[in-house]
Amino acid sequence: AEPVAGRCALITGASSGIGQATAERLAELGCRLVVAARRKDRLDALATRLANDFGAKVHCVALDVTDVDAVMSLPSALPAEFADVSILVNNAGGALGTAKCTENNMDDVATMLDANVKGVVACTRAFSPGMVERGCGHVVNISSIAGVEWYGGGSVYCATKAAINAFTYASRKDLHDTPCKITSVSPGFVNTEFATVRFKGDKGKADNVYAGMKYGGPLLAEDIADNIVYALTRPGRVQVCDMLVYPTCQASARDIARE
Ligand code: 8X3
Repeated sequence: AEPVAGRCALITGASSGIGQATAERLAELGCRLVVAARRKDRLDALATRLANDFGAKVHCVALDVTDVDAVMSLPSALPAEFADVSILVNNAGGALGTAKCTENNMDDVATMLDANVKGVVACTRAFSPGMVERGCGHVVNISSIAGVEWYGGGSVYCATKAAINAFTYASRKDLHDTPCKITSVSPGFVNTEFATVRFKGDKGKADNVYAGMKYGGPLLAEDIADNIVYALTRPGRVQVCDMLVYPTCQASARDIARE
């Protein structure tokens, strides 16, 4: 494995779930971290913890990835110690609602398109030039099984993740004549705030998503962080393109073995 120690990693959506778990793993491995999310108080608490536990250097940024101006001005706004971002984990995003295409809430549609697609494109636009210039870079996009399995009630969420898959594959063609890599990680059910956000705080509905899942239950955020670390620590010649990861009891977005 190639060490990531000493590299600077920027993680969006780092205040919870997969983003936070990835920040923890990369701090443990000796990265300098830029953690970005809308919830700055959570980032501050995370940064304190990572400094105490691992002696990590962490810079917190209150960022909404849908704010393109804020994203585009971020590289030059970072303190010098964090200016050489060579790992970008595009994790911010999510699903809102389970409406049919006949009933889509257009505010939810706009939010999903803005965060899941425009946000990833903007962060990649902002940070990939520096990676190419410095000859060192890896972009990891968090996609979903929803990017390859398009289920009813998820038309727009699925469309955003299919878009991210296309963006990742096309971007690889733009980058293949550079040392920079791009990877997508596509998880099935992961027990994070994902379902609570999708169901707009309805804990009962959210808990139902993961209820009774057999053989160890849903994936945990740390499982996906582990996959991300795997992709990031391959030798320079190895580019992991795409990782599709299910819980053991899951075979599609709708095939889930439950007690
Ligand atoms: C999360 C997985 O199946 O809820 O991206 O879309 S699913």
